[in-house]
Amino acid sequence: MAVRILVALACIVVMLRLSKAAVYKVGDSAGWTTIANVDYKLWASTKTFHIGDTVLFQYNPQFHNVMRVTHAMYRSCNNSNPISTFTTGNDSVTLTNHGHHFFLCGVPGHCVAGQKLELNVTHPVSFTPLSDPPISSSLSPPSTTTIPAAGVPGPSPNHAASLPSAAAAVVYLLVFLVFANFIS
Ligand SMILES: [Cu+2]
Repeated sequence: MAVRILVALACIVVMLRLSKAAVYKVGDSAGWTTIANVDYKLWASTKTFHIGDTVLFQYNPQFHNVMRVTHAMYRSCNNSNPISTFTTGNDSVTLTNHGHHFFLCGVPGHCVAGQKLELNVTHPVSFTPLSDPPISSSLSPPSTTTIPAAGVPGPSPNHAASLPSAAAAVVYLLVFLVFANFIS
């Protein structure tokens, strides 16, 4: 019985760790500003962003704002047609897709002065070969071969071997086994 409880506790710890998305305050203590000459490129380069993470822009809304823009607009500091605009001074942006995300301050002169942020939401470590052959069960990493066919949603082929989905599946399996043990 003690072993079962330990296994259950271990599962809970794993689940908490998996579900814990990070929150990154842009510019750290300096925040989103032109005053401190923050190198936002450098700031972003020290982080590893994942889907579900949040970036928090904190600034004085009297002087700044946040615009999410395209790469071209980011490069040219063009604020004429942002994808979205944030103006509260305490703006959280949750990263929901992979790839590069571009932000700038839309107040004239600020982007040119360096108040712009590019960050890259990286793909999780993939076990699939780069040559992209058809996905088959033989290519799955060992951790996913233990997943029962029923009860676990099939991941999309492009992300079949991505680390989070595989890890989540393993957790689902562990939880299932624990519950199966408890009710037996
Ligand atoms: Cu500004």
